[in-house]
Amino acid sequence: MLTDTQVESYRRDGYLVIPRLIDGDRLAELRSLTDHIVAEARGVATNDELYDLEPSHSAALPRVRRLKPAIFKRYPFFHDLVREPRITSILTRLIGPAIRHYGGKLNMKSAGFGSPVEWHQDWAFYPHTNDDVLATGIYLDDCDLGNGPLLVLPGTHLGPTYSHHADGRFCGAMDPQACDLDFEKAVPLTGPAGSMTIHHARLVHGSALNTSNRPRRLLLHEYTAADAWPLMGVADFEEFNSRMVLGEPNVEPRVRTAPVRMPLPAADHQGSIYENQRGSGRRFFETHEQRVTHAH
Ligand SMILES: O=C(O)CCC(=O)C(=O)O
Repeated sequence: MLTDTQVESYRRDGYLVIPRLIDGDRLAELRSLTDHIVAEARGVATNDELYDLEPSHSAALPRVRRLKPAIFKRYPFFHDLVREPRITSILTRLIGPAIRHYGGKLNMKSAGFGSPVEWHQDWAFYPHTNDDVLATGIYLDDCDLGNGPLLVLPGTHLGPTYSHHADGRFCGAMDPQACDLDFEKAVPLTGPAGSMTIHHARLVHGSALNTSNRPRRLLLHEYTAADAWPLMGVADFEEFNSRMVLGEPNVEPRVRTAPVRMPLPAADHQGSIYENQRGSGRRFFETHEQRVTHAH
């Protein structure tokens, strides 16, 4: 459970880190199942429902950038981890007793070339009727400054929702030049394997290229209060309710003012944040390709 001080700090800064929340056999299984799924990308040629591949991926040399939300439906282990009481009991202090799983992914950030994620707010991707919306991240590997920790800008969850558009289309990335934020103030969320980060959906965050020789895998779960309804609508009511993790579903959205921008028209490159951000044409973090070019 969280202490009152941790809850206050989340409300003020928009993030928390819980060291070693997942441990022992559970962590070992998380790591070995992930290795197995990545090995199965051998033979996969293009991005699909499960795999988001690094630009340098080939069938002979599989390089997975991200495992997409299909993991939660295909693998009982991942389905169950979303509902793990150690996690959900913490979340009740932050977003209340009735909670729905929105989505998630497993970002690999592989040793030596794992892609950066440009500055963004999750809220720009999935605005809701109220902002009791957050994401947790479980580190599969020890994470320090060297292997691309999540970087957050404290307090930005209380500020504006920034434009994530380029050339009139949603692109999933902010323009760091066009906002009044001091990115030097970013806080790295580090911790040993099994540690869990929590960030508010409106918090500005991103992460740099992994230039170390160690992987930095991060399993992200997105959760909402059950009465936060997605402004983009509910395509399948039964499926929507199947994602309840605690408490009862309802048909009474709670509406609370929070600045929103709709992610429309949709990104040129749909599929995942990495694909969306290809359309932004602007970069804060160095890419692997730039690094290789500069080295020559
Ligand atoms: O993997 C990371 O470092 C950041 C991920 C993230 O913010 C996202 O995928 O929305």
